[in-house]
Amino acid sequence: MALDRKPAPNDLDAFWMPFTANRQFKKAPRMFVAAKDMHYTTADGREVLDGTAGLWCCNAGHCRPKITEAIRKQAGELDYAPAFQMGHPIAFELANRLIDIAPEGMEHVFYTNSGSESVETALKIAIAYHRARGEGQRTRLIGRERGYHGVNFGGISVGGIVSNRKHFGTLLAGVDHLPHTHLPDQNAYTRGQPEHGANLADELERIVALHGAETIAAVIVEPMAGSTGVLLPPKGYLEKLRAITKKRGILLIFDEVITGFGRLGSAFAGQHFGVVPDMMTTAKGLTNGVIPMGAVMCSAEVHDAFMQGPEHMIELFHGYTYSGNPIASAAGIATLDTYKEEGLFERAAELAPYWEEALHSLKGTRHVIDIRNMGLIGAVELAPIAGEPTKRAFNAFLKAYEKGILIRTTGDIIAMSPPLIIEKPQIDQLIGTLKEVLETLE
Ligand code: PXG
Repeated sequence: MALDRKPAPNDLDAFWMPFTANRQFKKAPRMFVAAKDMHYTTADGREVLDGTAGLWCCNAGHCRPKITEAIRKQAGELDYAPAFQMGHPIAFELANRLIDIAPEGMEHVFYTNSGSESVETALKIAIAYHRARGEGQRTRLIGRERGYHGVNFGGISVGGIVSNRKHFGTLLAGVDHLPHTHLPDQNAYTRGQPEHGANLADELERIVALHGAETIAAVIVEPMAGSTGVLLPPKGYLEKLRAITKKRGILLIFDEVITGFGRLGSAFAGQHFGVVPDMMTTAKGLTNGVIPMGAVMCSAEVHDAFMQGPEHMIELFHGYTYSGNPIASAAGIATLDTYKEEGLFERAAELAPYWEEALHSLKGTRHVIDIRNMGLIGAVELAPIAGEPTKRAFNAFLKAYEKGILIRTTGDIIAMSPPLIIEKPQIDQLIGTLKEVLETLE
């Protein structure tokens, strides 16, 4: 029989936390109660340096005045407007602002509320696009091993992180995967893009031969795989994917949820690598992580394929109650203003060599077996404890938090992605503290 128990004040039991070791957390909670610029404040009053921009999203740092003010103002002016068959000006303004900074060729914006929803949206648009053009048999989706495309069914189907997939049944049918591009034997300790592995893009030709190009709707990849532990595209790899997809009439989707908004020193990875996809998924840095919002951007060709039939008819049967929400749109505009006024994308590019140098100074530190970097992203891979994968990195995370730095771990990989406002002494603090942590870790 269920106990008739009312939660006590500060009872942690009710909230089932996402992607969290709930039992461990609730025994020794780690709570943030405030944030400003590069720092969080913990419930016990300590300052913690944010080495991860929250979850790769607070690219401009925390509680930035322009963004906070825009949200306040919008909440008092137009809190909500119906997203279907009605509009409000700022959602249109933000779309134009996004197209301004997007790679040449991206011309339309579809709003969502998260990276996961952006992925579902892009996959659905891809399939519906081919159907609208009379190629309704193009329904297959190709992802990549170790890819992360959020947690909804489409995203985990094209995704390639085993633990995110294996608990959840049969997933979407008609999905295949490219091999991942992680070649530690050949590419360990590479700075920036690795030399080896462009040929892995040719596997797409093998998949095409297996299924027939005429059955494939889209290929989706992260231009740089973040969540799986920072796997960089080998030199020439993305160019090859672009060439093959183009030749075969397959749409190429870049999942830029992490790489978007300055992380690599350009607005988007598309510009950084000089490869433009047919669609891009974004979220996170779009509103500096402050209000949930995502956006899918696509080419005129994709969009225009839908603009046919009677004009009173809905062209795409898809959308969310909160697509282009006024407060999220206001936060988005203020975020783009902040990035621009403070030159944060350029700042990330300028800081990248210093970041690279600091990160690679960890070579030779206890447990470290590989280091990878690009823009303001870095990964330090640790040798796992025999028989206990992920534990060493998780212990490093706990110890780092005690010592005043926030890092992320995935498997036995430590990933860092600080806000783009980080100062050089703060990079030194982050890397110096991590070194101490690793040297004293079992
Ligand atoms: N695509 C990519 C490439 C992502 O990195 C998503 C989609 C899903 O976004 P939402 O907003 O639905 O969470 C992501 C999210 C980490 C970490 O520590 C990464 C993400 C989220 C949380 C933690 O690596 N990526």
